[in-house]
Amino acid sequence: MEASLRALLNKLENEGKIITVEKPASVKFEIPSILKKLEPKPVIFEKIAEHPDFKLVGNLCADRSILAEAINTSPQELKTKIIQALENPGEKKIIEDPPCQEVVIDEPDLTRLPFIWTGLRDRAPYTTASIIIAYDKEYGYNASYHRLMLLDKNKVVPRIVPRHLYKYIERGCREVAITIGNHPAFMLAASITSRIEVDELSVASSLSEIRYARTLTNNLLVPAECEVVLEGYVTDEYVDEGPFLDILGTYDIVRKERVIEIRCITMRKNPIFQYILPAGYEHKNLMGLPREATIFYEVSRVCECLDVRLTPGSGGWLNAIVKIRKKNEEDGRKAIEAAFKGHESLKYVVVVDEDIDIDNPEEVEWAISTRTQLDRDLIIKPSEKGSSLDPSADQITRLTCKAGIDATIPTIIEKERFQKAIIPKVDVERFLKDV
Ligand SMILES: [Mn+2]
Repeated sequence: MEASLRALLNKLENEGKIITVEKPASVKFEIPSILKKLEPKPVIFEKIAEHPDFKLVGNLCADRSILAEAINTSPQELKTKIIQALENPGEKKIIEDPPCQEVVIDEPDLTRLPFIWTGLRDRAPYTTASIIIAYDKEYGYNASYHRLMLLDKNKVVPRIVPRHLYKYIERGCREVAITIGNHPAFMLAASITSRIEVDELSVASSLSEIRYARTLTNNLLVPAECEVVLEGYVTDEYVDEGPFLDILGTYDIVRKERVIEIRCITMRKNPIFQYILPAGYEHKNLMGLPREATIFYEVSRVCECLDVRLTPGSGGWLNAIVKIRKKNEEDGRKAIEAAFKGHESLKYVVVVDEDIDIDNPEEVEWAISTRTQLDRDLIIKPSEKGSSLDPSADQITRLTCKAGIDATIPTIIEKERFQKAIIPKVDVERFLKDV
């Protein structure tokens, strides 16, 4: 069966895994605030105060187990599934008369769509679950996430970092289709930055049964079962974009960005809009998971990598914990270098042994405190290219200082000294109950 957001929402509802908000919630701070409070549970807003024609879903992929279930895998296997999909892209099935074109609006009025006010200092209302699709004759299709600032009835302003879409536009690809309201397979595929010639639409088809259809005005492929499509083109007009609340929970700086003019909106009947809470778990999962996969891939080339986590405290973006099965003294250092290769924005990385739970910050700190001597185990890399989002770095040149800590047990010292002391377990209940 084909994979669509609607089918998934029905399934989650039947399984009691989604919270339904019946009372009208406002696009001004109320929807983000409710989503924040209810994380990581998916939430469906049945009524939006200002936009009675739309429902809205949020936190859809905030819980990794729901994301994994949506693409028929387990949370542990997500990284492998992503790598496999990149290596074996699926075939794009194309259909006629798709659900996403049940309603066609030739004179767009974007102010009627539920753009959201998230942070107090946001310049304008934004949509965050927007995926821009473009086509280049040589590179093929590209699909990537770009937040959109509402500018006018037919104008939005995307934030386009210098990655694939940026290059497509420089090469003259100006026609775009923006899709909102997607199945997690397409969401995940659009979150991956791999080689420029990788077709994210085919990657999505490999992750699940995503079908495609042609847009009405510019002949681009879009997910046939998505909720809303904005068809338009990228202009040479630049305006101030931001400030906007980003993944680190801070405000991204104001930049000049291109305006996109929308000439046609298509959607399903009774459309379900989608919103990704900035700096929320869903945002961190979507940005972080593909990078965990590439870090895992690179570290696996130099030693035995067991797991990788981009930590929630670093926005699921800047800092990583890498778990390895250490065999040689150099493995820890090699893993550090490989991790930086796997994720350009990575700032700090800690490498730990297999007995450490990488989802438990206290255990990671324990490994750092009991297993390292920083004159030996710290690698500092000044003046490297890092994240444009880090307020402590130069956000224009992206120059930053990176560091890695090898918190694995040194092979030259007897291992027993470093092992967790074990207190034998007893049945505590037996001592608490009155017998
Ligand atoms: Mn791409």
